This record gives sequence, C-alpha cells and structure tokens, in this order.
Amino acid sequence: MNMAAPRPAIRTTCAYCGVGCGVLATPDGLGGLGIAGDPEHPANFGRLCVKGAALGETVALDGRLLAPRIHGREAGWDAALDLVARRFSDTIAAHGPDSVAMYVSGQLLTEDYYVANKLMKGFIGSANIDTNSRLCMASSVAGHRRAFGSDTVPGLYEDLEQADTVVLVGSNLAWCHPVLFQRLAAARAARGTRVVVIDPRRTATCDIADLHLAIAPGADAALFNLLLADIDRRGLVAADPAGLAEALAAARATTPAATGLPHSALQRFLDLWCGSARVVTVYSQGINQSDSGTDKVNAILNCHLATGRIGRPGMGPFSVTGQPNAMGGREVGGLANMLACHLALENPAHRAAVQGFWAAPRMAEKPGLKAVDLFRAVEAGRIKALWIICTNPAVTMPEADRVARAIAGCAFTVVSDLFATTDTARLAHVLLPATGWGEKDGTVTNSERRISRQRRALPAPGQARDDWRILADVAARMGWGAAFAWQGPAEVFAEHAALSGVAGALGSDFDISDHAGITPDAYEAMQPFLWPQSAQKRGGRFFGDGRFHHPDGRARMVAVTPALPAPDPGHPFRLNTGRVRDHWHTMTRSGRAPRLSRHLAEPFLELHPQDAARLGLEPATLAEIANPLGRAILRVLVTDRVAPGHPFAPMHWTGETAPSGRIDALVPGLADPVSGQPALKSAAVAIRPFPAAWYGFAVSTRAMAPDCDYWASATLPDGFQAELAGTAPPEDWAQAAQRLFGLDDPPQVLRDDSRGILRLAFARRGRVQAALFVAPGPVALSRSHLAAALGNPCEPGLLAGRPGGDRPDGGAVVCACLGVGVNTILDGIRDGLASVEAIGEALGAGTSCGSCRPELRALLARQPA
Ligand SMILES: Nc1nc2c(c(=O)[nH]1)N[C@H]1C(S)=C(S)[C@@H](COP(=O)(O)OP(=O)(O)OC[C@H]3O[C@@H](n4cnc5c(=O)[nH]c(N)nc54)[C@H](O)[C@@H]3O)O[C@H]1N2
Ligand SMILES: Nc1nc2c(c(=O)[nH]1)N[C@H]1C(S)=C(S)[C@@H](COP(=O)(O)OP(=O)(O)OC[C@H]3O[C@@H](n4cnc5c(=O)[nH]c(N)nc54)[C@H](O)[C@@H]3O)O[C@H]1N2
Ligand code: SF4
Ligand SMILES: [Mo]
Repeated sequence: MNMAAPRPAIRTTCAYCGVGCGVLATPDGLGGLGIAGDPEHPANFGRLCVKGAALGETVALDGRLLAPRIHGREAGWDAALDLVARRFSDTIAAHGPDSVAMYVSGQLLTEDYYVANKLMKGFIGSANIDTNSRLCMASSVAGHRRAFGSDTVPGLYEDLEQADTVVLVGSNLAWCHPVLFQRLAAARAARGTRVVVIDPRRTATCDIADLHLAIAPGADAALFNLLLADIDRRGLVAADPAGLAEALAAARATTPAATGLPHSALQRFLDLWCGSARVVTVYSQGINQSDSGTDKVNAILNCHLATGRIGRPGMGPFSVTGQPNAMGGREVGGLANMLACHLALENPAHRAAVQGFWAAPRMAEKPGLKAVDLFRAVEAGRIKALWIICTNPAVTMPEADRVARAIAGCAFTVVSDLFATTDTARLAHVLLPATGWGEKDGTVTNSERRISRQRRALPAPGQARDDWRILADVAARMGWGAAFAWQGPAEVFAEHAALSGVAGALGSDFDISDHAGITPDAYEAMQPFLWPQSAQKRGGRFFGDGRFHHPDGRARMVAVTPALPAPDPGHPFRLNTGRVRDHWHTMTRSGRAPRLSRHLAEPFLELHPQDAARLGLEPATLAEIANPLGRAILRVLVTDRVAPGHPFAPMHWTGETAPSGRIDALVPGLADPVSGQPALKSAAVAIRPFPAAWYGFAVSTRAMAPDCDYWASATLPDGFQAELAGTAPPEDWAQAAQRLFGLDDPPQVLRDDSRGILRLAFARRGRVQAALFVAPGPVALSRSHLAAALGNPCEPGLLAGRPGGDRPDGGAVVCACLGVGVNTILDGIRDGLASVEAIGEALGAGTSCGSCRPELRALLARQPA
C-alpha cells in the first residue's frame, strides 16, 4: 500500500473558538492533515480563520505525552488508573465526597464532559466539579437564569446578518470569533448594517464600526441603564416582564457621567439602538469577566426584554461563547452549581429525576465549589485529591502563582493533558495522556446551540486514550462499572440524549431526545443540528412568543445599581487583559504552528503615550508591572488604542513560553457574588521601567534553554526564536550563548564596542545553526530575516543583520496565512495598491482567512495616497 496515497476528507469541527466552524480534514497518510473549511457547515459555509486554517500544523507528535506517568516515571495504564481510583476512593472513605474535586474544561467534548459530571455528581456524590467556563461565561449563565428562568441563548448567527444594528459590547469579535465577524462584515457590506463597538480599547473589531464607544472600564451597566431609561422615555416598552418598574427606577437613577462618554456619542448610541427594532447586542468577556458581571448581563437583557426585541429574526441579546464546547458544558451541567440537561441542582425533583435515570447511589445535594473557591479549598487542604482535565489553571486562573502553589501542595493531583510540560502538568503526581483534536470522536455545541461532530482523522498516538474512556475506566475501578460501561462515544451521546428527554418532560429547554436511540452508524453520519430536537420542539429561536421558563411564564428584569470600581492609589493602573488574533490561551497547541507565532511572538503591554512618557518608558523597552500578588515583565507597545491609565496585556504566555509574562499572577481572585466568575479584566497594578542592562534576540534550529530575567520563545518554520533581556550581562557571552543553544563549538563573533553591540553565530557545515544578537537597548533587527537564515548557508551579511542583496526584508508578518510582511505591503501601497482587495490580488495578503484585513485597512489609512 502506498502510505502517501490521498485519503478522503473527514468532516469535523474546529478545535478552537465557539463559532464552531466545520472543517474538512484530509489525512496525508503520513500523520499530517490537510485542512479546508467545510462549505456545507452552517456556521462557516467554507470559511476558516487563520487558527482553523493552521490546525494541520498542530497535530505533529513531537512533545506529546504518550504514556501515563506516575511521579514522573512512565507507567502502564492499569497501574495509573488503579492508583487514581484507589486514592480517590480512599480519600472519600476517610474524608467524605467533598474532599475530592475535578476541574475540567469547555474544550472537552460533550461525551467526555457528561461522563465527568455523572461520576462526580451521581456516584462520588459531590458537586465539587467546576470548569474553566467559570472564568468564561458563568455570568452569562447566571444572567440568563435570572432573566429567562433557564440558561438559554435565544438567537442564531443569522440574526447578526438580519439585524439593522449590531452592538458588540466587551467583545473583540474580529480576533476572537473571526468567522462570525466575517459574516457580520459581509452583511454590513451588503445591506448597511450599523455596527457599534463598546470597548475601552480601540480593537480590530472597530474596523467595521460606525460608532466606537471607548467606555470607561466597568461602566457597561451604567450605559445599559441609561439605554433602558431612554427606551422608557421614548415609549418603546412593549412587554411586561416581572420587575419592570424596579428596573426602570434603578435605570432612571443612573447618571451619564460614569460612562466617561461624550454626550454626542452616547446620544448616537441611544438613537441607533432605540431606532432599530432589529438590534442584536453581542457580548463577551468585557461584560462577563467582572465582579459585577451578572448585573451587567442583566442590564443588557433588560433592554431586550423591555422592548420585546428577543427571539425574533435579527433581534436579541447574544452571548458569544469562547471555547469550542462551552455550550456543551452547559448542557451536561458542567458548572458546580448546575445539573445535567439544564436541570437545577437545587431543585429536589430535578435531582430525583437524574438520580433515577442514572440509578445513582449518591447524588450531590448542594452546589459544589466554584473555581476560585475550589482552588482555595485545595490550598487549605480541604480538597485532598484533585483531577484537572483539559485546562491549564496554573496559568489561567486569577492569582495564578497562588493557584500553582495550591496544586503543588495538594496531597494527590491528577492531570489529563496532551503534554507533560504545561505549567499545570508539571505539578501533577499522575499524568494521563489524552487524545486531542483530530484523534477523538464526539460532539461539540457552538454559540448558536448547533451540535456538530468532531471526528477522528488520525490514530491515537502512543498509549493516549479518550478522556471519556479514562473517566469511565476510573469509575469502573471505583466500583461503578455497570453505569459506565459504554462501548464508544455514540453510546454516551445516546444516554445524554435520553436524559434530555427526561429533562424536557420537566420543562427543560435542552431536549434532544430525538437522538436517544441513536446508533453508532447514525452517530457517525450525524449532520450539524440546532437544539432542541424532540417530538415537541425543534431548533430555531427561543422566547419570540413571550413565554419564558420561570414558573409564571414571564421574564424577569433585574434592577441594576452600577458598581463603580474603587481606586487603589498605590496601584494606579487598571490592567485590562484578553486575547490576540493568532494565539489560543496557553498556546499548548497554537504555539506549535509557526504560522500562528508570526503575528505577535511576545507578551506585551499596550500603554497610552501619556502613560509611557510619564513612566519614562520608550517603545520596545520592557516594563515591570506589579502588585502584592505578583509581578510580570512585558514588552512596551506605545499606542493610543488604549486610554491613559488602562493598559492592556494578553493572557497567552506561560512558564513554557515566557515565564515573566504570566499576567494572571497579578489578577486578584475577586469574583462576582452571583456567578462566581472572577474579574479578569481589571487588576490594579503599578508600572515601572524594567532596568534591563542588555537586550537580546536569538534564533536556533533547536529548542533553547534561556536563563535570564526576561525571555520569550516562539516557534519558527525551521526552529525557534527568543527575545531575551537581563539586568546584568553574563561574564562570558560566548559561553552564555553555548549554554543557550546547547552547542559547544566556538561561535563567530562580531563586536562593535562603540555601540555596545555583540553578535554571535554558530554554523555547521557552512549552515546557520544559531545566532544571538545583543545590544544595550532593544535589538533593532529584522526578526524575519534572521529567522529565514536558519539552516541556510552562512552569508557574509548575516552578522551585519542585513538581508542578502537578493532577499528583501518583508518585515513583521501581517498576513500569517501567506506570510506577507509589513514592508512588502507598504511597498505595494507606495506602488499604488489602494484597497484591501488590490493588496490581496497583488500580494495575496488577506485573501485566505481574512483575519488580517483590519490591519491591511489600517496600513492603507496610514499611508498617504
Ligand atoms: N484568537 C483567539 N480567539 C479566541 C480565544 C483565544 O484564546 N484566541 N479564546 C476564546 C475564548 S475561550 C473566549 S472566552 C473568547 C473571548 O472573546 P472576547 O471576549 O471577544 O475577547 P477578550 O480579548 O477576552 O475581551 C474582549 C474585550 O473586552 C474588552 N473589555 C475589557 N474591559 C471592558 C469593559 O469594562 N467594558 C467593555 N465593554 N469591554 C471591556 C477588552 O478590551 C477586549 O477587547 O475568545 C475565544 N476566541
Ligand atoms: N487574565 C485573564 N485570564 C483568563 C482570561 C482572560 O481573558 N484574562 N480568560 C479566561 C477564559 S475565558 C478561559 S476559557 C480560560 C482558558 O484557560 P485554559 O483552559 O486553562 O487554557 P488552555 O490553554 O486552553 O488549556 C487547555 C489545556 O488542555 C489541553 N488539551 C487540549 N485538548 C485536550 C483534550 O482533548 N484532552 C485533554 N485532557 N487535554 C487537552 C491543552 O494542552 C492545554 O494544556 O482562561 C481564562 N483566564
Ligand atoms: S472562527 Fe476560526 S477558531 Fe473559531 S471555529 Fe472558526 S476557524 Fe476555528
Ligand atoms: Mo473562555
């Protein structure tokens, strides 16, 4: 058989964001995958963003955890599973069910997630299972439940295309939900949709905004209260939800000053929102990740409920979910305060129904610990056995250093992951190798409630096993084999669907009981579908008929008193955090794709020019940000995209990629009292220049071992790059470089003492192996040029830092798909390319995934015609 013969494409779903794009994955027969958008998938109709398009670059096996490990030593599955089951059983026997916990993830498949919850809530008998979705959309869930009586997302993606006005609040849709953003941009081009962006930062999403409200951070509840009062003044109240009068009274008491917005901009927003019956308000982490996130969610929902603009074409509130299966997690009751199939843990009838269905020996009776409290209980020793699955809390939890210490101090910690090297995996007693995207079968639900299959396209590597199976194997060893005896994910899905029928009979909106008897073949052939899907209910929108899930059938408005952030004089900056276009969270997967590291390869701090000047921080130098919780060192990016006093830093860097860039070390574990979701976007910090005595930039064909105050590494097509800096130079640079690169041959050295510049290069058989450029200030050098030299013949100009005469320097990469650099684009613009389309035609940039089109537009805008 020809190993490299082409195979048929496999229909699956993207591993990353909650848009849930359909992907065609074609195995190349050599362990790789060709990737294309699925033209038939109703989320993306063939489109992909750059992260989705680069999925094939992330499936190689180097660095994968391929066998279980106990205390760092490889072990067989039987030994590992026996140990986990025994330690959990012994701990429960000695200290009760609440002495153990699981911390899981919205990146698990529904089947994995269902099994984890069944084990904890029905068999172990504790609800101490929480998920990273607590950090993500717990406030949306809580807000939905308060307003609707259920956690139901009312609308559909097509509402963004059918609306006359789309408001994006606390959402950087262009970078975080790129394909949905492209659908909105296309609708706007076709029919003139008005787009409003409400974000203290001027993000790439503002590129299509008719109006950008640079709101004072945290003031969104005040803004939507002002809107509600205006709705009432204009006589637009068209429904009679419970709590209307109280909500209106609170709204009328709100004054515009808190929003920090000029009168004209505020008025324009009120006119647009009130003037469009078809209005969609999309919201995300700028709303949810706040210590009053649930109130902010309800302030938004109030406006849609009062006007009746909900659940009909082109109108409604829309919480876009972050992770690929954030919604599936809600369906299985993944949060510590929820029960399967949108049933309520605090409702005895619901508990009894689930217990009966599962034949569960010991149902959890009360909500479990929410993420922040869960790790505090670990710290206090109340949780004595902990299982972390598919998430990296040592990086992404607030108070990350404290959380890492708590995990390290736990009597027994199990981590299931793809890699042994994550900041969290390194703290585990037992490491279990899981199959990852492309290797596992199951379902995910996207932001619009559409369930799609993820399908296996590659064999499980090494001894890696599917998460659902690992969980079921442990359950069996704890004595519950019969209840966890599925042969495959199709059977798990069928059970979940059957339970949803029980839930549907109790009034739950989540009912997919049509699939209760699904066969493995039908599961294999499953097409994407919207829930609900049962004899009574089928797909579509919710609440257009004015009927909600509260016992009286009415919706509830919540009176919101906007909370104002308290100033902290010692830590005058309010640190905003979030995402960049091409990285995914802690980069364990996206960091492996060279294409995704080209856009932004280093942790950074966006700082307003006034702040930078006042602090004496030059562009591209390093800043030290600190508060009593922790400290970070970040590259300074001076920009008026942010407001004075409100810098922004991305969340993606870790102990693996940039140990001093872990910003959650500085974020307090301050949570919303209703949802338990922490305020991740408002850490009070102090900022000062980091006293770097030297800066360096290095490339190497092999992974490097940096040992200095600041470093950040990234993957290149032919190796790795690293930014470096330190407060004191090493005694001997040649030796330091040898240690960095793991090489013992002598380097070529170019030294310019007058400028304090030192350049070292290592070559083997005339080809560049590694190079290090050192300077007293930020190293001025074309990174892409030096990166391109790796593995190539050592040219005379190398240490001069100049590209060879025949190779122009493309500059920092803007279009990651086609590798088009900023210099190439600027040259093109100077040569007459006058539109994004013209750039695309001539240079290819922006024609693949389109994620860089906002940046192309910005380059065009900056360049005189
Ligand atoms: N490229 C990429 N895409 C992703 C992810 C990723 O890691 N990388 N992760 C996915 C996940 S899990 C999630 S949850 C989503 C998150 O998607 P988003 O919520 O869109 O992303 P964030 O960057 O976290 O934050 C959004 C915006 O909130 C703004 N903000 C901060 N404070 C306030 C405030 O007080 N008011 C308002 N109105 N805005 C504020 C920030 O400036 C930021 O631009 O992205 C998903 N998509
Ligand atoms: N400051 C700040 N902090 C934040 C945020 C923010 O905006 N600002 N956002 C928060 C939000 S919204 C989120 S969602 C979280 C995300 O934070 P995390 O979930 O902690 O981050 P990930 O890097 O996605 O971690 C996923 C882990 O699962 C592993 N993995 C991948 N696939 C599989 C699989 O199939 N099985 C198993 N067992 N493991 C797998 C990966 O290798 C990786 O180690 O971060 C939160 N933290
Ligand atoms: S928008 Fe991009 S990251 Fe999100 S699902 Fe689609 S391809 Fe994946
Ligand atoms: Mo998230």
